[in-house]
Amino acid sequence: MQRILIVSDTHKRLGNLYEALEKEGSVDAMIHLGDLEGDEDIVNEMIPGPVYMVPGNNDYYSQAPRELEIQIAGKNVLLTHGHYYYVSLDLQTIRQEGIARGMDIVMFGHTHRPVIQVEDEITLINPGSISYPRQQDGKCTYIIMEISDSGEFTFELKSV
Ligand SMILES: [Mn+2]
Repeated sequence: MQRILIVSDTHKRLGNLYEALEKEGSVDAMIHLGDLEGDEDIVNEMIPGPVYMVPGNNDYYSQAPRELEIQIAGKNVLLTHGHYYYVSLDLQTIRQEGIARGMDIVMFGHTHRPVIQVEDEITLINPGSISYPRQQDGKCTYIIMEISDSGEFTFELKSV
């Protein structure tokens, strides 16, 4: 089994992310979906395993590519901050983009509001913000993605 921690929009405040990592124990990889505001190097070193990150609309000086397409257990996964697809309005544009590009899963941030939308065609994932949540319950959220040995994906929304 593989466990991946998905997080976004830390905006220079990493305390809750450290707490989440401590709580979760070892994870195999971490995905950060942008708006780190200069903490890229620190986040890169937070776990021994791979860290995938994309810049957000507040990461002006980042040299990283603006999106990443990666493969996880045979699935095509698009990592993007989401602001190019107007995700604050609705999820239609990003959903269509993901389908058009042959993605199985699209992960994004930007809205500071968590989403786990699993459909036959595509899965949309937003871990919310672990530092500055904007959804009703005000919880500082992240997502743990588990991939079983038989290749089954599950997503669990968690909070610190
Ligand atoms: Mn943000």
